[in-house]
Amino acid sequence: MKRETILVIGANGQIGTALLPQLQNRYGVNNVVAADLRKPLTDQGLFEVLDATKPDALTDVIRRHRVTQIYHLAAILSAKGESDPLWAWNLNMQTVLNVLEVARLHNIKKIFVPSSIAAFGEHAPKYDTPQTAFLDPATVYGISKVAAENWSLYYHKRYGLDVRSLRYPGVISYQSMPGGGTTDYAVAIFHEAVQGHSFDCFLAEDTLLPMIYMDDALRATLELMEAPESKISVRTSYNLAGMSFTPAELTASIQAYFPNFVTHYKPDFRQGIADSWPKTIDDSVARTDWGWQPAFDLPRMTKEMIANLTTVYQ
Ligand code: NAD
Ligand code: AKB
Repeated sequence: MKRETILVIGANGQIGTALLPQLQNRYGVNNVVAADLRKPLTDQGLFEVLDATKPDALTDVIRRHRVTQIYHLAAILSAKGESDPLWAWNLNMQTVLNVLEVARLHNIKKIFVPSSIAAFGEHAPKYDTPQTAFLDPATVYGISKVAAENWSLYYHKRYGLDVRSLRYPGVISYQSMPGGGTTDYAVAIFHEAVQGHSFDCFLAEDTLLPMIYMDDALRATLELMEAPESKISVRTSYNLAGMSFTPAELTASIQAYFPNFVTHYKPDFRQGIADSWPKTIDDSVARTDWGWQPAFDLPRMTKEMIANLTTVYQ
């Protein structure tokens, strides 16, 4: 088999932190290059300080390491993006366009550019949101995701670039804290619960949102990236579902382990973002094309999160 060298941009983030060890296991530690704005606190293998808004710096890393695949994870997420919309737009778009263009110029074999449920807005059905629903997102983050999906399709059709993508739901993990999204509450709640604290939730108790456990999100990513090209019919981004739950349902699930755990509901501006998103996702195209099947439901995810975070806080 020909040797692959994988570049992960935005590797210090929530998904990169968990994805990196899996890529290192698959391809070898010396064939995975992590890149981000700053060095991580702990050494995790090959690392490059990289600002992906700078095409020359990106080109330099790709040339020096003879990169063959790119996972582009750098982005400003939904809630953080609303604090400075033009900054978020510029960063999200410049990095995606640099990755696509540099990948084209350097014959990169495969590129992963994730999208989000944030691509959907007011005119998409809220339940079982279909793959081809209308996309009129309410946040600058969502607008940048829709644009990135269309640019990915364009680079595939015009230049034959093998760009692949998933519309991740809110990703729940114990490995690191999320980076400024609307679904972050579903991670923060576990950290408070295992420490014996109550939790102030920034969403209302009945806010139903699509979520996915990190193990499922990573398996979906690797299954998509390893699927034969003939199986990939969607070049914008695949709908992906794990589970859907409300803050009240998540609280009840945690109370099975910590009966005295309490959540106080204090909705803020993120409620409006959550209300603009789907509640459940139809991911049947991913299931049909490359066999996607989630493994984690709410009880299983809760059990794993509490077991792993209990070890962290011991
Ligand atoms: P994150 O915010 O945790 O991490 C993003 C990383 O990108 C950070 O480490 C940051 O330092 C880095 N970064 C920012 N600007 C950069 C630049 N100019 N150059 C290089 N690195 C830069 O994000 P995440 O949760 O890991 O998400 C990864 C991808 O998945 C993003 O595209 C995000 O939109 C998408 N996504 C995530 C979720 C989720 O719930 N985590 C859901 C849907 C989609
Ligand atoms: C966010 O809440 O912004 C992210 C996402 C669903 O894209 N977690």
